[in-house]
Amino acid sequence: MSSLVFEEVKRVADIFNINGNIVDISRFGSGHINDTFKLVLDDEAKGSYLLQKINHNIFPNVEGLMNNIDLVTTHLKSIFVQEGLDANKHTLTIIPTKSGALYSTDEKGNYWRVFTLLEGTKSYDIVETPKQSYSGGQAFGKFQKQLASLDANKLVEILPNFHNIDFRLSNLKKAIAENKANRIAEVQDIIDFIVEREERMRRIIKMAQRNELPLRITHNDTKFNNVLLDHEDNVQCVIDLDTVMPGFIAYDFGDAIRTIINAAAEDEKDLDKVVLNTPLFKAYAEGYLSEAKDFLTEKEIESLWCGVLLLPYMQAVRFLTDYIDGDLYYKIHYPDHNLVRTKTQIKLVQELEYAEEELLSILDNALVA
Ligand code: GN1
Ligand code: MG
Repeated sequence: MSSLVFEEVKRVADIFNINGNIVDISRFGSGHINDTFKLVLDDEAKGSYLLQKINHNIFPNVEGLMNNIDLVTTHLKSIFVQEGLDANKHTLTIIPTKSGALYSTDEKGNYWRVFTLLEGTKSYDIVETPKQSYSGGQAFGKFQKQLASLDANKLVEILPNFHNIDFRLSNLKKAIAENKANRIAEVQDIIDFIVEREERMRRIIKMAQRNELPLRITHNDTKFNNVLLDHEDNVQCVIDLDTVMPGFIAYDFGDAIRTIINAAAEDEKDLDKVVLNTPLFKAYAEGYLSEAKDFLTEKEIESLWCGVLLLPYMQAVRFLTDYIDGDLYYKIHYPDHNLVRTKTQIKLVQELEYAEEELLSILDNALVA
């Protein structure tokens, strides 16, 4: 990091109520949206912090977003305390500014916030063992269960229609019609694949329209790397709470499976490597249902599989839309990064379709495990 960036970040960090002198700053994590920096203090015993520049183009209502996170973490902490656990180890902790605000702005109009860094934890972009996968399932199942006692009306719907497939498909169609970056010709076969499946992918919204699915508070970004595990791969903490808002549980289940079941990275170029790791699916389903089975309705259980097919499909629609638009939303690291990401998700949908029967029976067995 250049000394200029160091000085800029340090100046922002000094606005927050950090208990010590910052001696090192480095980039942190693999998120596609916000910029994250790790702040190291002169005294190791005081721990480290994460400073984030919130992507204000994507999250216009930072006030609402930070209030949501404050409400959710306060609620979760009170439950962990009742359980006799160290709440600060199991939830994110917001560090306010020296004047007590949840975030700060700078002269360039950027929005910043600070969390404590949970030491000794790990996150995985690719899941390696059934134990990790089981823990991830427990983490998100418990997260949904704990938030069932928080009044959903208190939360702002921070990104409306986030997992609404009709909304995502209409954005894709708009992008196709505009063809801003002149990239349509090369992606026509992918567009055809998507269009062929449109109706099938509307099963969750149709169930919702029939009032068959309760609206709950969900995480909405349950990529596996949004769970921190401890050194023995037990659950420690669910992170990235930017999109916590009312939603359907199948979206969280499907988004987690999307990242767990893929034996390769989200941007793997060699599609032969994008194959299903079925034991990890079984482990996640068992971990998730061990926490969630008791509060889910029959219809919600029925919707889980629809979520598994829908989320990689929707992610393909989103990556493809951004590729066609000329890469305006997701951070990219090379020119056709969004196209590579799209193809990976399409391959995943194909693999899931082939394995449907086998995976459904694993899911059934996990319910009675
Ligand atoms: C984005 O925060 P991050 O980079 O993990 C995106 C998710 C996508 C994900 C795909 C607000 O998440 O919805 O599933 O990339 N977040 C937002 O990797 O759009
Ligand atoms: Mg996120």
